[in-house]
Amino acid sequence: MNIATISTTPFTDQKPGTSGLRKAVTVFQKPHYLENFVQSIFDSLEGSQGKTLVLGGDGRYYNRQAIQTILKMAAANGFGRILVGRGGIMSTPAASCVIRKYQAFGGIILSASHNPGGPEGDFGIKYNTSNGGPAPEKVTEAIYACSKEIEQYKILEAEDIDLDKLGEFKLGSMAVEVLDSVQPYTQLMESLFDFDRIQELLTSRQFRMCMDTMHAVTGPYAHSILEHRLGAPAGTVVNGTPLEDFGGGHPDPNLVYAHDLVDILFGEDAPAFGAASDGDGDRNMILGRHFFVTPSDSLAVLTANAHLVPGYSQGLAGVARSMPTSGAVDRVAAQAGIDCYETPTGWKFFGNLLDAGKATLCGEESFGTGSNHVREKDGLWAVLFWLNILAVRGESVEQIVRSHWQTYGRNFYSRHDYEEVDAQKAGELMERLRQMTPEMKGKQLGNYEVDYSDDFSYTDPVDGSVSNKQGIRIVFTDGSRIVFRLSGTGTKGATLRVYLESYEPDASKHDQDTQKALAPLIEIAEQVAQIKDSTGREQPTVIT
Ligand code: VG1
Ligand code: CO
Repeated sequence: MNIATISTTPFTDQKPGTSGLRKAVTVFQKPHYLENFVQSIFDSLEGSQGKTLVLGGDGRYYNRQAIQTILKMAAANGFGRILVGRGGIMSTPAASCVIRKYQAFGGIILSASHNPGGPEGDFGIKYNTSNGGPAPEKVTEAIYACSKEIEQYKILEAEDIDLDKLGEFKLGSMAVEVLDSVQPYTQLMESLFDFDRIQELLTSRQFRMCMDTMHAVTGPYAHSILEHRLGAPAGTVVNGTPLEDFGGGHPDPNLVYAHDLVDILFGEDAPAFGAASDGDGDRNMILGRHFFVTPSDSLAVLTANAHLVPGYSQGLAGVARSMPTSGAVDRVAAQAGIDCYETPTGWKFFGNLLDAGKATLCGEESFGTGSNHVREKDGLWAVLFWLNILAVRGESVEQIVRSHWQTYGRNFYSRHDYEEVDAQKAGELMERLRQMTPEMKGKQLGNYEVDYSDDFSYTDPVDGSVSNKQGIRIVFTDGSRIVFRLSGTGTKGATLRVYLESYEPDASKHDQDTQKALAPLIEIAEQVAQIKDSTGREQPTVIT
């Protein structure tokens, strides 16, 4: 067995963002770039000798090469066993499921999620800990610290493994098992949902659905579960074969990038239910016939209907949402008498709450929903949850959401993204807002009075760790809000996100168009932050 020790020098830009390290493929292809980061992960770990690591990715360009490199580095760094997805494929939620099921030490997931792929696209890598969840900040900071001091990395000199053949192989003294993660994932779903009732629904003549997996990683899982196991007609899953460049699209399930699905659901003779998932399978979009469910509402509806689903019928310990996510779920939690936690953006902040049994369901406005079944958000899980509710209630998606609003009121909600803007100017905009926050209280803006304004700071209720500067909030006395944040997942320039929310208890006003309902807040956001001036943009790039 020949282990090579290669000399290297640090890169200065290997600080993980909201969800791992994301860069253009061309950056990852620089000599030693990937290796430096992987060695930094290994260097930051304690007690990994002889342990099991899970490895897989969303199948994007560079996935296979990176997996071969990481396998050889893991062998050289003393891991005992690696569980790798067939073809190098494992969705983010499936990787979380496999880490937990096999009690692995941790996992490496290769994905840039919803960012485009291909030689000109993005690549990404993130480390998950033994609970199956994204590494918390103290771990990512340790990795970053190692990346700034790295001098060498270790790699086994060996032939590539055949990733397409299931079974056990040896790489030096390390065992490699190539497995099909669809199977353990399906078993987990079966333990949570009423598959018999969902099957009845999916095979009934009155019901039709369409799931767009956007040429990304969820395809094999959705084919297997929806079509093969649950009997939905062939063709229910579209764009179901993972492609290295996602067919040239943004694998981002929202109204803009999943427009093919939107056209189907808003067209004539539309199916009753539509869903889409993202590059690495952790996001979901839910549509009814001629109806869009905002992710914030989806979390609230799942919470209010969880008692109808076998895996959650015992009751929920609590719920959690990221700060910019609308407060719709808060109202459900309040009525149910359960705790509701507000965390910074990014799934890693839910990990402690889930591990401690404080929260059962979690969600983000960015099309992410999940539960304590794994430690990642889970796109297909959300689809099955909705199908289970539809099967039991026998109502349409629109009826279910409208009656939800009747009970709890409606939180009008939208996010405006200004993508790839000048990073310096975006930073200055945020700094200006930060300076303004102390004097905002009591100010009259349009018809609104500011209740408070701050830069969100979070103290983890389990381990006491503090995360500062998580987004500027301007909260008005009637509960309406504007939030400003810079994205931590983009790879070009900066992306400014403006989150807008207003609450409407009066059911006779629930029919308004969202952008119209939020127009006064949109105007205030411009007035306060001078967005057009700072970004040079008249309009947001993406409105969700
Ligand atoms: C975005 C979303 C955030 C999500 C993150 C990762 O982060 O806003 O809610 O957790 O992407 O999602 P940011 O920093 O760009 O706003 V995924 O599907 O990329 O793993
Ligand atoms: Co994702």
